[in-house]
Amino acid sequence: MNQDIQKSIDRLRSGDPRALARAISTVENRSAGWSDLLKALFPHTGKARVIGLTGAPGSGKSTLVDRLAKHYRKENQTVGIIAVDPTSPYTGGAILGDRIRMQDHYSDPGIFIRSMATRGSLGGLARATADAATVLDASGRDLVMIETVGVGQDEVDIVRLADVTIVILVPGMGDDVQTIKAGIMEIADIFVINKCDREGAERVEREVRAMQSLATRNDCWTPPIVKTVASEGVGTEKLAEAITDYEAYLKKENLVFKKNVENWQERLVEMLRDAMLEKARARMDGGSLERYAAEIAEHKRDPYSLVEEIVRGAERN
Ligand SMILES: Nc1nc2c(ncn2[C@@H]2O[C@H](COP(=O)(O)OP(=O)(O)O)[C@@H](O)[C@H]2O)c(=O)[nH]1
Ligand SMILES: [Mg+2]
Repeated sequence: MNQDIQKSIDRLRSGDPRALARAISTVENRSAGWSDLLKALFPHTGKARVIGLTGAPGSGKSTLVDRLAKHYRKENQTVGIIAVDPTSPYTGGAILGDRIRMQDHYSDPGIFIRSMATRGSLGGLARATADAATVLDASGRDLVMIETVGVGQDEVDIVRLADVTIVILVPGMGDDVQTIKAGIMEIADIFVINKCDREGAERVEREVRAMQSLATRNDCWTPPIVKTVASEGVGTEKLAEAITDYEAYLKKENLVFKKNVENWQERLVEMLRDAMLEKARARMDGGSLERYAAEIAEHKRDPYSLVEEIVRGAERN
């Protein structure tokens, strides 16, 4: 193995936050050596508990993540946080709100926070987030939390690969429970109703219960509903308990491996799609996609033969 990579892995695994930040940048930006780094890190992965948290903007995800992180730190567990929020204004790659919390945690090297910059397609973002989680896992963090805005299917893909997925709802969303249901409700292993200091928590709970009565999950787990007031730290312990309960259930039912296989199946498809697309793109110079599109629009060429041609070419490479 390349000596530079070995050195950075040693530093990474010693818990050095700067080495961690550098390694995440390398895989995020696909800078030189990114794939060798990931290959070398892979044997060290699979130990962290990966927790995904999703919910509407402003539902209290960051506040909750912050509370959970502090809870786990009290148990002497090390924490890595990845915040993916395309709706938040980014400043130099960091979410404004989260930057304050970053400083808050700065004195504690046991908490590492990273915001993922949104660039390119969301598919690319899902890939970058998964790779960042891999680096955090390999670095020896006990827990990795991924915060993402639950707005659409692409975003859902990001948290779906977590071991435990938490969906955060808030009172006063009215019919929103129904509208986000399609993509998000079914991926929840645990529901949180945050902002329970506000009116209407019971109504949200009733709606979730009603929805749950309509569908059963493959793993037969009924996602619990945990009520929190994240800004006051109310319900953090209960949530941590619910996470542990679900993990214990997966173990008891021998579902850990099965879930892992399912996740890898999804991720492999994504990785293959990315790699194939990259190969196809590499075959076309910058202007050709636009040129092809124009030719198709003018009916000078059919898109079906073109795609076949490009795919055949990509295979030859
Ligand atoms: N009233 C109330 N406000 C909360 C609660 N949890 C978070 N907040 C506030 O809601 C706002 C958005 O929280 P944030 O964690 O940034 O939400 P995110 O966009 O989902 O990450 C902040 O001003 C928080 O202080 C809660 O339980 N009750
Ligand atoms: Mg946030």
